[in-house]
Amino acid sequence: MRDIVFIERDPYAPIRHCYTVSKILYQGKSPYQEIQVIESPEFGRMLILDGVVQLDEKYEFLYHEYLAHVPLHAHPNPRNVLIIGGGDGGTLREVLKHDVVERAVLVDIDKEVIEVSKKYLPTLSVGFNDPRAIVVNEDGYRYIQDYENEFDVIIVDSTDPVGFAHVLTTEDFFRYVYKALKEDGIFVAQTESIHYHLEMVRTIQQRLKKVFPIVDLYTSVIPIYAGYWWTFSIASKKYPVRSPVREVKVETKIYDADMHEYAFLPESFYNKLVNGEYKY
Ligand code: AG3
Repeated sequence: MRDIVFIERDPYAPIRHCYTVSKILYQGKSPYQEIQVIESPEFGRMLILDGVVQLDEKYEFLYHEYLAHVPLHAHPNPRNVLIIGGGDGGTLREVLKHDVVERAVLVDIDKEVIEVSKKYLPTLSVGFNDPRAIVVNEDGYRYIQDYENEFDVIIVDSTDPVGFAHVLTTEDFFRYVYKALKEDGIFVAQTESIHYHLEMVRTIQQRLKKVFPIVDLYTSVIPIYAGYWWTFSIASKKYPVRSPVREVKVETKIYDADMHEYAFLPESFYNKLVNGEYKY
């Protein structure tokens, strides 16, 4: 018998990943995107949006732990957290591991991603049952404009910044984020890979630098995202971000105080990357 395979349709990467499928668990179309959940013998269940794999059960911690725990440990008292996107719940699950978090608002434009995750991705969507979680189905770009001095940490857990997620990397958006953060707030966003999306990483970093006094970049290697060497752009109003300022008490697979520091690039290479000296 021939294998059934899923071939990824990634708009940016010059490579196509292809996965053996043991089962198709869900296929549907929301007003915003095509949603699929497949089961793969190697990676477990996988969430696919508009043909691009967003996560797999086996390696998702490499993304969600870094996205949530780096900003939350760089902040001394992150009580009020906003997640934009993240409808699968993975980032919310990690954020809620912090006892200091009193409220985590998740704003995802697509309600159907949340419903699908609750049904087919229980290990990711656990956080939706936590009383501290507040779910809003709105456009994050719109939502944030109504807030001022409100959040300690804001996290963007979006799809690739093409299509409707594109607005989440504009300078306008970063200015709204700045305003919505408290005077010592921290912002972080997933910002694609160094290898295949270098220009995008650079542009986002430069835009953030126009708005925030402290801007940096950290990375994690994610085997299912084309480009692998994945970046997270972090911006802070007051605190340096390269080391945790609180004891790491959360239970994780990879994140700890040493990995926090190790995730940041040496300053010399970081500068070359952002100023354009490093290229392919
Ligand atoms: N969102 C980012 C997925 C990026 C994948 N991109 C790609 N392979 N080109 C993940 C959402 C998980 N909560």
